[in-house]
Amino acid sequence: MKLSGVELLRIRMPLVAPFRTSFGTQDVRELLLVRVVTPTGEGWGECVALADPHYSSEYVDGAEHVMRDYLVPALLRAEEVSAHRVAQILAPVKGHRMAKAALEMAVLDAELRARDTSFATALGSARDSVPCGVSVGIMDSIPQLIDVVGGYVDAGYARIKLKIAPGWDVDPVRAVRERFGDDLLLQVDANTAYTLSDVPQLQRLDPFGLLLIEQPLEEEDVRGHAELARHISTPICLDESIVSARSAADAIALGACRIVNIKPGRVGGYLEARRVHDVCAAHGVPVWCGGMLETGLGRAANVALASLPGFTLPGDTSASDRFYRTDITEPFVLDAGRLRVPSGPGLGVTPIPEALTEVTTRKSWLDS
Ligand code: OSB
Ligand code: MG
Repeated sequence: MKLSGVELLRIRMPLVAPFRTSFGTQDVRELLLVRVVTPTGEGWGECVALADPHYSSEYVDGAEHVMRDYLVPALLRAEEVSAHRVAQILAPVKGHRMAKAALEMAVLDAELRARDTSFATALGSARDSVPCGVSVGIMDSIPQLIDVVGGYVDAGYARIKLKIAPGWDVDPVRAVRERFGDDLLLQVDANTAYTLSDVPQLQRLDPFGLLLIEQPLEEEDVRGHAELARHISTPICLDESIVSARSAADAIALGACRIVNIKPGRVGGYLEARRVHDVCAAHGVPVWCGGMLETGLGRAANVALASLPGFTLPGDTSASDRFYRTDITEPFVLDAGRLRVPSGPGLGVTPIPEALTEVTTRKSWLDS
């Protein structure tokens, strides 16, 4: 198909509570949405880039800029656009995977809606609901953390992930274990906050039976993770370092990780995310679906991805109300710790016009 045009929407959604990680605190989600229009309909994409380049080099203003000046014009020039061709059409632009992923997601949505096929079916779903975990930010105190975790446990979440950083690691983990017991599925995420000189401190996490420690060292330090793995018993899971199926294969071959967090935006799209899944499955490496404070659009696609057979650990696919009081789509609601995989065409959800208008701060239309 040939695209008729692309709309870029900037939206701003307040978070229900501040979300603090080792790289900063978010109070509000600044987001970039994409709507592609084709002769037969439309499709929606969500760009996961954050407001600031502190998790990854991409950030929302940069993503909008590269879309407007490079990526969207390339798609509008192409005579034959399909989701499977998007990466190839955009390949002359280096990097910018989150921006490319959002465009591919929108094209895939448009294509699947036209074919009356769901994301889940197209990606190779193996189940109609997925168990959900929740990512818990760094708190001001241990009692506050215990309160917040208790709320999520009561809500039914199947797994808790604690954000950690030097000064907020062993004590919170010990407190959560003591309060909620050894059966709680518990993991931690450092977002690159440690170095190899922290081996003694990271070894102190070994006794707590964590499922995994996510991305303790910096993004490019794959070999460092392999070295760290020789000194700690907690399995290492990579997030930031995994930017493609090839980088996943390399990290596994080097012994840098035993588990992989798959975020479609970080690897350039849902199709590459599927390939990361396949590479990991071929190596017997469990994967789980990460999150980037998505709206219902990205959440719908993530839940579909998380229903693939290799996703054997609960992901950061929490309910809409984990981050937002009002979602822009029908909300995802937890049911016995699980979310239902949307089965309608494409994403299976669409923005509610009034809810979208409420949070939209800027729109631009691009056509040839
Ligand atoms: O490292 O997984 C991460 C949010 C923003 C950026 C990076 C990360 C996260 C989370 C939240 O942990 C996951 C979610 O959306 O639930
Ligand atoms: Mg992470």
